[in-house]
This record gives sequence, C-alpha cells and structure tokens, in this order.
Amino acid sequence: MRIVDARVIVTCPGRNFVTLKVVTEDGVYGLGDATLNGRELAVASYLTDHIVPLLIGRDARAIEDTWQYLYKGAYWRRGPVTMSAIAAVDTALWDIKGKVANLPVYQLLGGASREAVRVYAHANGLDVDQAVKAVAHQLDLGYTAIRVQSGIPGIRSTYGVGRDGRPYEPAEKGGVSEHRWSTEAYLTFVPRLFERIRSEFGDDLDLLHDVHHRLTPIEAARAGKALEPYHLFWMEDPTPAEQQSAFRLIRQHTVTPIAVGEVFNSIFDCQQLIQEQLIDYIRTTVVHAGGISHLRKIAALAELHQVRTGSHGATDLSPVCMAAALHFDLSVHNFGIQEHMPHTAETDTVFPHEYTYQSGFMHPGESPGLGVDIDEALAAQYPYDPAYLPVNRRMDGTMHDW
Ligand code: EZ4
Ligand code: CO
Repeated sequence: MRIVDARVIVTCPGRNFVTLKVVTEDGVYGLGDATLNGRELAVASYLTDHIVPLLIGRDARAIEDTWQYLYKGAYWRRGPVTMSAIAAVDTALWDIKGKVANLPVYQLLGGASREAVRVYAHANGLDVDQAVKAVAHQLDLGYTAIRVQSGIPGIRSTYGVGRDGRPYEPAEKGGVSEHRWSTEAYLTFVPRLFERIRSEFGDDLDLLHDVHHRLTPIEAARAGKALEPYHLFWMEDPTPAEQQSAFRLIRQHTVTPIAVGEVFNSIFDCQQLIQEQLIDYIRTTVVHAGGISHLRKIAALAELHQVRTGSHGATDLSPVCMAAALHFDLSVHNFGIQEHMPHTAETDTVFPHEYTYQSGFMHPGESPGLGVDIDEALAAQYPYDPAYLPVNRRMDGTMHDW
C-alpha cells in the first residue's frame, strides 16, 4: 500500500495548527498533528521540504520502519522540530492502519486497559477568590481532578492564567510579550493558595499545580515540602530538566509527586528521571515526542519503574493529537491521567472528531483509525497568524536563570 500524496495543512481557527495528511494509493488517508507552539512553520517546512519527498512511494503499512528511517536516516537526531515532524508521520500511519483494519487505533495498541480515560481540567484565576470560583465551575462540569493556577500578588501577569476575562491561551498574538517573575512572591503565595482550596473543597478532590519550570531545584524542593499538607496529585515541571540529576535534590526533600515532560521530545530526555524514579508521571505527548510509536516505548520504560503517564493536553495540541493521546491512554497499562483543555468551537469545527467527554472521563470512540478529520475547505479560511509564548525576566530585568 504505497503512499501517493502527503501534504501539510496550516490553519489558524483562533490559534495555529499544523496537520500532516498522508494519502495512500487506495485513497485511504491518515492525519498527524505537527503543531509546535510558536515555531509552527519550522515543522511545516521540515515536513514539506524534507520529509514528504521521502514518503512518496513508501509502504504506508511499515510504521516502525518508517519511524526508524526518518529518525536514523536524517543523521541529525532528536530536537522538537524533527520529532514533531516524525510524530506527524507516525500518527498519520497509525490512523491509516486503523482505517484499513477497520479498528479504532486503541485496539491495535493492545486493546482497552480501562473503561475510559480520566482527565483533569484547568482552574485559573487572577487571584485566589477567582481560582476558588474556577474550581467550583470545573467540579460542576464533572471533573474530579483539577489543576489550579492563580495570579500572584506583586506579579503583574502570571503564565497559565487568562486575562481580560478570556479563556487562558498559552500563545499571544502581536509580538513576544515579556512577563516579570519573583520566586519569593511565588513561594510565599502558593501554599496559601492550596490551603484555601483545600479549606473550601475538602480532601476528596485531586489537585494539581504547574510550576512551568520557574524554580531552581532547591526552590522546587521548598515548594514541594510546603505543599505537602495539601497532598497534591502532582507538582508539574518544578525545574527545567536538561540536568536530569537535578531532580535528585527535589526527591530528597519532598514526597509531593512530580510530573514532568511536556517539552521532552525523546526517551533520552527522561531516561534517568525514569530509571532513578525521580518522577512519578511522564508528560510526553504524541505530537512532540515522536508519535504513538515512540510514546509507547517511553511508557514501557516507565512501567518498569512505577512511573505513570500523564500526557500534556493543552489547546496548542490539535484535536488530532488529542484523539491519538486518548487511544494511547486507553490502551497503555501504566496510564495515570490525561490533561484536558477543551478547544474552541471554531477549532472543533475544523477538526470534527469522535472523542467525547463525560463526567471527568474521555473516550476516543469506536471509529476505525483515530476518529478525527480535518475540514480542509474550512481550514483554508483561517490563514496562519504568528503568535508566541511569553518570555520571563526577573524583577530587575535579568533574563530568568531557569
Ligand atoms: O505551557 O502548552 O500543562 N500545560 C502547560 C501548557 C504549556 C503550553 C506550551 O505551548 O504547561 O500551558
Ligand atoms: Co505544563
């Protein structure tokens, strides 16, 4: 079954998405997400200029061989651009294999290990009172695991929190914005935030918190320790992970569970973290970490060391990635939890999909393949619109040191 066409579709139904569509000689097609927030066109070019010419004429059924060919054949390995591009091909080929077999992808991955995929929601507020309201709102929607982020007194703008009443969206249009950051203000504030949330909602709810890599290891250890009374489900990305051994320091000081990996793109980014059991949840995603094939290898390594998966699922990962993630989550034994940040109605219309949400759980559906499509005519009506993630400086203007 030869690949006869592959093309990249860039669209911006409110935010930018890059999608690869691979078509076989039988007319079957598969989709893969290739969106790298703030660097979208680099992946689009990597695919169009360097990968598509290699795909034409290849056997669409040879998923593993194609993965190895693109990874090892390029000579230049790893990195977010390369691995997002390979992920798009891999995801599209799994979609095709499912359609040809007339089975949902999760059945090809070993079948369902659970009835449905537990997901967590976001509750964001400009201050603690707003965060409390946001938690109540997500509870009403049926979520039983909620990530809580709040604006910090003394810091004008906080990443992860919406502004002007708009829903939170990681990327900002109109140039790169700069935020200021105070570690002291944050470390003083964050235990008070969770003290209030627990006093309002009790102990039964699972609470998560994302540090977005803004602490050094010793500061992260202090945060984890200070948060212990509020027994978080996890503390996410406490410090950058280029130095995987840095997590030893955090581990020595706190029993707050640690989740990490949304910026990782290969198993080598988390090898030591997993093998030394320095983390509890690995958050690598289908789109940024080499596709379903590579994520399965990461999960298999994690399973040996009692590390569970907790895939990233923010709005900058397209519905194609969400569908792929849900098939992966449903099948993999050591699944932990899946992030769920619903897309806008505009995005959902461009990407019609079979996956559903109900009472804190999601399911990928029973359609053959991934169960997600793209309306190309509608996608064409939303041209690319550059947007960037904000940059942080310390209070005196120094670029941050994490
Ligand atoms: O910062 O998706 O856990 N979720 C997050 C996200 C990420 C963005 C980066 O593109 O941290 O909001
Ligand atoms: Co995060």
